[in-house]
Formats: sequence, structure tokens, C-alpha cells
Amino acid sequence: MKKRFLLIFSVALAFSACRETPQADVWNLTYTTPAQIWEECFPLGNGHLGMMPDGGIEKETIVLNDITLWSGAPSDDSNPLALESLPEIQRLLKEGKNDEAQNLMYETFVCGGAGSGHGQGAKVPFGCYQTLGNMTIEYLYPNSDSVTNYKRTLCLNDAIHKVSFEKGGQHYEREAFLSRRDDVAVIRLLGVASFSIDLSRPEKAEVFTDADGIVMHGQLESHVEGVAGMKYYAKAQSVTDNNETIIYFCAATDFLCDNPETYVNEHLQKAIAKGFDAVKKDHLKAHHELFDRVELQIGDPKENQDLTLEDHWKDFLVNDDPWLPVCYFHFGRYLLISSTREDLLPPNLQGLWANTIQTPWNGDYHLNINVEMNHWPCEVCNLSELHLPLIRFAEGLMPSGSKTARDFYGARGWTAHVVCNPWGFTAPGEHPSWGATNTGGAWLALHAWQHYEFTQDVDFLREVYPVMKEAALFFLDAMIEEPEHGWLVTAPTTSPENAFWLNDSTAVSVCMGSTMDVQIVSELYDAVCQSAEILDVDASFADILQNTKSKFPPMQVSEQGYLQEWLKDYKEVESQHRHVSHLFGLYPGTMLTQSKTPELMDACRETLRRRGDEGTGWSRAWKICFWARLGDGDHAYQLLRNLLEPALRPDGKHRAGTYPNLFCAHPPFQIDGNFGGTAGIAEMLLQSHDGEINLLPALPSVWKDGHFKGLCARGGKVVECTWKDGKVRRYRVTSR
Ligand code: FUC
Repeated sequence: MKKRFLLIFSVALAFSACRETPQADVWNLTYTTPAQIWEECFPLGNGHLGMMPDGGIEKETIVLNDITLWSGAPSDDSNPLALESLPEIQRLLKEGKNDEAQNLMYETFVCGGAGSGHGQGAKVPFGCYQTLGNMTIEYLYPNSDSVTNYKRTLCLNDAIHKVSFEKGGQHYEREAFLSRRDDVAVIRLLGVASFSIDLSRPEKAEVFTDADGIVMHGQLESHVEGVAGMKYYAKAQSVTDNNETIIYFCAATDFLCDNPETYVNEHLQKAIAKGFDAVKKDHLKAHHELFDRVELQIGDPKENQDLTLEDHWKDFLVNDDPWLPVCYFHFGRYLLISSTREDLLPPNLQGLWANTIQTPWNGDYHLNINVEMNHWPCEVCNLSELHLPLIRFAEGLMPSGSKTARDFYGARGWTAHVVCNPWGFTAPGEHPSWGATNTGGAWLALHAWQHYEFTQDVDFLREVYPVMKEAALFFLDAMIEEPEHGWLVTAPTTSPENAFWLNDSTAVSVCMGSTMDVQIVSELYDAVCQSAEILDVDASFADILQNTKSKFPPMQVSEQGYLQEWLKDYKEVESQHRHVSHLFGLYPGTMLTQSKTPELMDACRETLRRRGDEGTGWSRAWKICFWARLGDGDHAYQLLRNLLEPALRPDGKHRAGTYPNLFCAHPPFQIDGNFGGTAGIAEMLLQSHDGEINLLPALPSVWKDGHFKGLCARGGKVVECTWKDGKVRRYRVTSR
């Protein structure tokens, strides 16, 4: 009896493993039609591989990705003209001749070579992140009856994509997932009698079948003389028994490992030997371990989980039903888990999902907001280990960044500018109007500090301290005294991608001491000084930083009430520019707060009023975070509504907002807005940047009742909170 009971128990357990989450906390994205465009496909990922099935009935197209698949190669981006011209550039800036300084920079202070190719880097050494290609499956059915009860679902809790329908009285089902544990994609086909598989890619692909599957391999271009481009190898293999077929897929590059073919064949054989059930069980375990750390429910969730995503979206837009925003929050956590893993690369501009060879802005790592925003949910949403790929990436930039500091500024330490790639590009961009910002490395270094603040891991802090210290050292050497007040300022620089009227007819970008630079370098200096004290090292260096910081420009409020974006109260060329860089110190920075700088809070509000509530996807996400930090939950909620505006217009054109698959629309698709939106929702519920834990600091009035669990606060704390009628009813704070 005992044995039999155990058997029943284990089966029940196995069944419940897929349903261990209470129904109300299961987050399913559902449509009742196949995807017609890529932005309707649901994304699967395991931090290395990506998959986006369109759920087609006769023919299914699955876009495939490998986060390491980049063209290009490391290149020497130095330009001796830059350092030679630096004193003249700085002289002109000191004399207020920004236009002349900018013109000189256009000729001299740019990276050597083509840089990022103005965002079209596929054919230059900078390279670009590229789609791996497509898997196409053609399904053959015994009849041509019409399809009924079609459903296409992505379960965020299980990271499984399902398609089901009836056809000619026969039930058909597909189940796809990307195993984090076994690093293979698995597709189970139920009811399908026969099918054919093809692998394809627009270029650089050789496809053939071998004894047990179909192979696609090739080599990309490096565009560097004498340097081999990246090699990749991909293979699909199917196993059939009883009424079901399992397709296993794996891919690898020689960026990831020495021998991609061996890697792929070993992983496929191991997964096939392990068997579908075991592979799925381990997949669920690995995903649930990360996804289940945080719970969030708001309002009275409609028990009817069978509503389609479209129905939920309408409910939200018309009635402020909370299902969509809460699902969007969980979707951001799902995307973070799916787009990166500890020992590999950070999520790029598209996470790891791309369906083109030349990806928008090269699908690269932009350092003046984008890649940083990709990591804003990591700490607060209890996924600290997924912050590490970015921090390791920053460490990996130091050698190149030190060369850039030396070659372009004659400075010690390391720096990076605006565009960056896995090849270690850290030079100024190819166009100074955006490429002159040199606080990209410092901003990355602050992510190391934030990881320590939340985890309190002193061993980690000791290990990454050089990333911060060397970034701080660069500015000690590179900053100059501006003539009017003797303030220490970065020069040349810009306020990311905005420009100002130097006089009635001259618009320029290049300047000294943009407000964002002052804030980033100030916070970096504070982080290094606190780290030095915690680690009991560099006391004199810390004193130098503190003394230097006292010579930085103050935050200046314009007569019109907003925080000045530049040293002087220049008029912006675009007063509603998408970047709000001079509020870095409000978020993600922590220097502008109600308690520390009360006199600047109104200026921050006026700055945001001036910038407006529109902008690109990621800009709207950033503004959620700003208003949350200002304690204005209803304004933050308005920005969340603006972020969740459908991105497809009736005429099919794309606009800023959110695509049908919940991807953020810059447009085009850019994942940073998803992560910024998730972080913004967390910031509305919990803040810990000002020396205290603040529960429901910016709760929208429409979110009267709710509960969260597992969100993290600085100081190594994990927080749970239940609220009713807008008031905290119960909370619990525990140490990690
Ligand atoms: C910066 C932004 C753009 C875009 C690009 C990838 O240049 O200003 O809006 O997000 O990054």
C-alpha cells in the first residue's frame, strides 16, 4: 500500500509541479490566432538561446537567437588627432566658443575608423548583433478541415509556449521551452502525424542534413583584416515515440566555446538521453527558482484567466483593471530571466531577440541610458545574480577603457563613452554630437556599487572595487577648471543627445560639465569613498575624491524653475527631448531626494513638466521611475498608461508604447522600456535609496488593495507588504 500510495503521491506532485502556483498567480499571455508579425510572437529564452514561435498552423516560423552571435571583431579605435586637439577644444569651451570646439571635434575628437557605423555596423569592425535565423516547421494533417479552439499561450511562471487547436475532430498541441539547465530548445508535438523541418538564415549559412538531424553553420565577417569572423553551429534533431514527437535544438558560437559543433552535439545527445519529462522538470525547477521569488497582486484579479491578452488590455485601458500592469511587471522579470545568465552577456538593446541581420542600432550596448535601464529591476526584483553579467562586462571593458583614457585624454583610469559591443569598444562615438559623452564607464561602475548596496556582499565589493576606483581616477585626470567659478568639470562632453542654442542661430551639443556628468561623477566618488571605508583601504585617495567633489558645480535651478541641464541656463533645442539625463540624480541616482535636497524637488517636477509625458518607450519608462521617486503615484501611473499604449496604430504604423506581445516599442522594439517599466512599478511600491525602507511611496489611487512579496531593499533586506484602501495593513522585513 505504502509503495502504491507513494506512486500516486509522486504523480500528483509531478502534475502539481506545473500548477504549484495558485491559479490567481499564474500569468498566461494568450491569443486565439497565430502571430502575423514578429512583434506578436511570444519570446522564449534561457540567457544564451532565444526562440520566438509564431504558432502557425500549417507552417510555423520560429525566429532563433544566440546572444553571442555578433559580426565584427576587436579593433584599434584610437585616433592621435584627438589628444593633440584636446587642449584647443578645452580652450575654446572655456571661452564659450562651443560651436568652434564642436567643429574642431568633428574633425579630430572621434574614434578611429568607422565606429558603430552610425548604427549600421554590420559591415564595419564594430559589428552588430544578428539573428541566428529561422526554424520552419511544416505540419501535414490528414484532412483539410478548418481549425477550431485555437489558443496560443505563453505561461510566464513556467516559461512554456503552448499552441492547441482542434482540426478534423483531432486535438493538436505543441509545447516549447528553452531549458536554462540543459541549454537546449525543446518542442513537443502532440497529434501531428508528419512534419518537415528547415533551418535558414538570410546570409552566411550552410544547411545540410546528417544522420540524425538538420544542421546550419557558418561564419560571420569580422571586417578586420586578417581576423576570422565569428563561427556558429546550430542543429535540430527529432525523436518520435507513441503519438508524440520531440524536437531538440541547440546552437553555439566560438565566442561561447572553443568548438561549437561539439558543444551542440553533446548538449543534444545529453538532453535526448535524459528524455523529455526530465528535461522539462529541470527546466521548470530552474525557471521557478528565479521567477517565484517575487509575487505581486493588485486589486481583485479576475479569476477568469482565460481572457486573452487583448481582453485584459482593453479592461486596463478602459477600466484601469490592474491585470495588465501586474502582468507587465511579471513579464519584465520573465524577460530578464530569459535574456541573460550569470556566466554570459548582459541583455542587449533587444535582450537577445532579433529577427534581422542588421539590428537597430546594431542591437548593441548603449551606455547613456539603455543597457543601464536593462538592469534596473535586478536588485529590487530579487534577481541580483542577473546583475553580474553587466558588472563582469564592465570589468571586461577596463583594458580597452584604459587605452581610451590614455589615447584620447592622456588620463589614468578607464572610461567608456556611448556605444559598446562584446569586442570592447570604448572610444568616443563617430559623431561628437552624441559620441562625446564620457561617463558611460562611470555609470556602469555604479551598478557594481548598487549590487553591493542590496546584497551587502563585502567580498564582492572588494573584488569589484577597482572597477569603481579606476573609473573615478579617470575623472581626476580628465576634468578641467572652468574659468567663471573654478569648478571642476568634464570637457568635452554633452548632455546625452540633446543640444542647446548657443546664440539665436547656433545649436550645439558639445559643452563642459553637463549636469548628468556632475551627478554621475559625484555619485561615483561617494561610492568609492564608502567602499574604501568599508574595505579599510585608500583613505588618502578617498580624501582626494572628497576634496575634488567639493569643487564640482552645484545643481543649478533656472529662473524658469527647472533644473539646468547644462552649466549655463541654455535653451534646449528640444525642450521635450526623450533623454532626461539631468535627472539622473533623481533616478537611478540617489543624490536628489526629499530629505537630502528638498530645495530641488520642485525643480525636478518642473523639469519633468517641461519634458512632458510622451517620448520613446524607454523615455516613458524612465519617467515612471522619476515620478515614483517624487512620491507622485498618480503621475507615475499616467506614465505607465502611456508606456502601455498599444504601439501598432490602426494604419499598421509603429509608435512608442507596447507591442501586442508586450515588447516595448521605441519604436522599433527595444527591451529597455520593459525593464524600466518593471523597475518603475517596483519603485511605486517600495523604495530604499534614502537611508530608510519606504513602503508604498507612490501608490496610484486606483491600486487601493494589493500585496507584494520578495521585493528587495538596500541593506540586504527582503520585504513583503499587504495594503488595503491605500494603507499598509501588514508588512514583514527579513534579512537575505
Ligand atoms: C540612444 C537613444 C535612442 C535609442 C538608442 C538605442 O541613442 O537616444 O533613443 O534608444 O540609444
